[in-house]
Amino acid sequence: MTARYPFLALTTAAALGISLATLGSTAQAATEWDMPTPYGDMTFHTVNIREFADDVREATDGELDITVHSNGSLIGHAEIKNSVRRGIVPIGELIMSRLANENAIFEVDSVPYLATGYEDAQSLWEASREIIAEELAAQQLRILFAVPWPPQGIYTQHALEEPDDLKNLSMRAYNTASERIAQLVGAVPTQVEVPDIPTAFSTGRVDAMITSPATGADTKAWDYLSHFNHAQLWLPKNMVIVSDQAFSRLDEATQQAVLDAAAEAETRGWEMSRQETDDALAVLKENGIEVSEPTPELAALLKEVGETMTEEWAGRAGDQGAAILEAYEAARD
Ligand code: PCA
Repeated sequence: MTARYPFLALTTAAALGISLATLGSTAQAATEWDMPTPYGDMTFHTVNIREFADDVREATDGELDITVHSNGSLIGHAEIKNSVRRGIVPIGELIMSRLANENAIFEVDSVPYLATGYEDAQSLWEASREIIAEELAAQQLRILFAVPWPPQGIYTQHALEEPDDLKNLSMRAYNTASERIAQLVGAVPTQVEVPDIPTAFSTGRVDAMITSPATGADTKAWDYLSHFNHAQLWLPKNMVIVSDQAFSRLDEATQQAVLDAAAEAETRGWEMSRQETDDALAVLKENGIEVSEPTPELAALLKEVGETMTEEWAGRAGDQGAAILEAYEAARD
């Protein structure tokens, strides 16, 4: 008998003439959690969180049963955080920088060129984890783990050599940083969720995008564009959050099982992400996408844009941002 159908338990018990006290003492009701993610089944993040759910199920003998709902099918990306906060779902995954409008520290992982490889991204995460966890805790949310996407680059439908090649393009964005970089290179940003990318290109709504080799491969970028510039701008992270309320309802052993599985999911996810960078770049090439590095002209433009965005971010992130940068510099030394 599951917790989702208490009514069934009562009627069955009544029909059988079993007292509620007996039922309460014998029935082992499993807890069922629905877990929305905006991303599709192909994405390594989704594979990773499904493994997390399996680990929890196994460690608790099925006492905590987490069902992952991929592709924004249960709750749209924009609503996931608030849905967890309001108790509509107990747990969910979203991209951390999506919360930049609440506090700029959530987009520290989307500042261009602050951390462009996995080691730096890891140091940056270690430097920012506590402050980010505290901000979420103030909203009765607990961050269980965070895993980066591969480095972000630029997809276009033509060779990208000169800074002017980006002018006036309609560029798909997924957070404020990808929006801002589009503006600063003279393109026009449009927010599009991953599942809607192929349609956005095929209908001409967008003609360029900033994302990872992973998302390009998952959405079969070769069907709608031809070039990927591996600019390695930043490594944005997904995070899995749970509400304090749902977490505190678990018994101690189950809480520990969740925390253990979360720690494993974080380690595994970072490894998967590294591997995915190479694998997805190979898939892009196999399917005819031309992969290149920025030309010196383009690199100069991106560097300048990166400096502007770093200043803007530091201004918005204030003392908390400065503390993160200081810890990050110390960790890198
Ligand atoms: N894929 C997600 C986030 C970053 C990435 O690589 C997206 O494009 O929305």
